[in-house]
Amino acid sequence: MSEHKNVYPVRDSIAASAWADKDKYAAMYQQSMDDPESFWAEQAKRLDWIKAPTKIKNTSFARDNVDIRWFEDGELNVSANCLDRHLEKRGDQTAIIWEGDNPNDSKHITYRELYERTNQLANGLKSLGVKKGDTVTLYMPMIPEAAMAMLACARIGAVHSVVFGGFSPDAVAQRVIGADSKLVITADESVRGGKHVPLKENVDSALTRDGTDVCKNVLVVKRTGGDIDWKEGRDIWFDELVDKQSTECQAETMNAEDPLFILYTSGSTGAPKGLKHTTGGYLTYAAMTHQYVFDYQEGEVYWCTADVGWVTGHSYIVYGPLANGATTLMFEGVPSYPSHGRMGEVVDKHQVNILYTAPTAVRALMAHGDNVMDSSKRDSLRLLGSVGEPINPEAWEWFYRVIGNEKCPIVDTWWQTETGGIMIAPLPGATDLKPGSATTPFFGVNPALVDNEGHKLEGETEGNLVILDSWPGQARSIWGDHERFVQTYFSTYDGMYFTGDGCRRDEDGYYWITGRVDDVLNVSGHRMGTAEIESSLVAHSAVAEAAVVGFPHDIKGQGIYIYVTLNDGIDPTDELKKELTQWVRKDIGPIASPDVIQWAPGLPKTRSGKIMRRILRKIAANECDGLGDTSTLADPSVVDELIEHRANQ
Ligand code: 6R9
Repeated sequence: MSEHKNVYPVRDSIAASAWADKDKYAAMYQQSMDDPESFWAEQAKRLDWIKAPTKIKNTSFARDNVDIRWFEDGELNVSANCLDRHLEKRGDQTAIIWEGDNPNDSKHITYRELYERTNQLANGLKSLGVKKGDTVTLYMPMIPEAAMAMLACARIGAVHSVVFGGFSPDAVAQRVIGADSKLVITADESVRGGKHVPLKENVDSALTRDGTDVCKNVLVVKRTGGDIDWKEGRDIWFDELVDKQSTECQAETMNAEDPLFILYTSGSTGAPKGLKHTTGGYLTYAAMTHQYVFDYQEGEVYWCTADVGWVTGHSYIVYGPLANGATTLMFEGVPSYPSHGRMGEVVDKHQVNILYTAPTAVRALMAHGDNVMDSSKRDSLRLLGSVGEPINPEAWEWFYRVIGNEKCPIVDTWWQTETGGIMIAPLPGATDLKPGSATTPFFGVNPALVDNEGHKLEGETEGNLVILDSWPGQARSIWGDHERFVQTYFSTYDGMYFTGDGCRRDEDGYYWITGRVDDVLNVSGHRMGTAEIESSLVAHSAVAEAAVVGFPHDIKGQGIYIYVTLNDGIDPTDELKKELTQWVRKDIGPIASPDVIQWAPGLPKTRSGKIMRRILRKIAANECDGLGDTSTLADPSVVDELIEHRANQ
């Protein structure tokens, strides 16, 4: 990413009322490094504890003993922190503004209503036999019932595992099995951009797979009333179950280190991993980051455009904002429907003050020119945020100028499913902004850059981004596979958490994330392992071998470029390309749709048989002149062949 000259200093008007100005950030950051125990003991007080923690931090990143515990003798309940404690002061305040896919559909849900409905659902779950420690899989549209389901699980101590509604039946099945879920909560259909997605049908299909018979019930929200199959004894209508329950449900007492949720994400190898997040540290961190990074002020309307199927939706639609008593907007649709002006129109309609979105959404709008925002004024906006991938300076400037009317700071927030909350980001009242840089670390976050041998690099430099010590929001393990957790994150560099990202640090100590250094793609802000897509392809009877790489894409950030070697005797036709595209979409989900498929009679391999992805990435990016050393290849001629038949994008 190119260095950008512009600096946007902190605005006086923002600093005057912000939770932190420059001096406060510096002092608090220093304290969080010098004495994490007392820093986080103080921060934990933002939550209501049933039993306040006396043991604050007990963490080890040592390769032979990765063990992470925060507030380990504390007891609390997450849903009580997001609901009950707000009732007295803000029972009638809107907790969730729901904006439907159709611009005529919206509703406001107060904290009291959310509390009552969540309690009813919690009682309903109990009546189905769901107990503390059980897991529940959620496969839901962006409707308030999704937030209720998460909170109801938290209330009774069940562990939720949300599966993004765009994933396939296979992905649902894998996750039901992986988490041993006895219940799936879904809806008849979801509605996005005017199109209906058959969620219930996908669940029905998922639950025919071997091993899914652990799942005893499917709870179905009636969203559209569309036609669905019904399995008596297994399927239950959400409203029928919930309406008859009491609106009071005692919140379960949870230990701070009891699991709150599992969330699957892609890595460089193997099937997606279910990261395990726990209770006390996660909520402390989600709430604190939400308050400081978005400088959330009492009464403001806050909108995060993510889906609850991703970690951003967990921490910054549901848990962080609700723990802080905020008004959080939940949007069912897509930014381009019914027209590209929709995002701005939603901002005006609900007088949104803080808008947190993704670079891919900004670039998609930018492609339509400045007039695309003409249908809205966006005067209510005070702050903008970006997440999911590096934001290129051009998109940053456009976001600032056209969407934010040149008056809203942009917080570019770097973090991961694994980190639970924002790690590197500006604080609006404290940090001068540089377009394209996520700027400086949040309190308690100690980043470093290391070379490939793990040596720390000082000053202005570029390297692999690691975090040197634990922070409360961090994932504790991979569900059911702690060894894989250790291997994936703590074995590359002993004693350090390895993020998988490359990063540059400039002369002011600002961090500039350069993207993944492993085989993980980031397509429109969605993480995908190349290995996952490859294993899907080789499962097709026509395919002998496949290699997947990312290539630069104007809107998506990265596109998916696939090299396929066919089995002997199979014709490389356009029909087959279409079939393979459908195959991957069906197997993983539409977000994994290949952008380009190139037939590859052979793949460039080392003599030991390793595919040289570096070369495939260059060819995909059309940088065929800079292929570097190809002399170690077993058969260098395959490279010329691939270049000659390079697919048009
Ligand atoms: C929150 C989330 C994590 C990966 C991460 C990095 C990329 C996210 C970014 C960013 C540059 C930012 N990423 N935010 N890169 N600047 N502001 O996105 O979690 O889905 O787990 O993805 O996304 O590569 O490692 P997740």
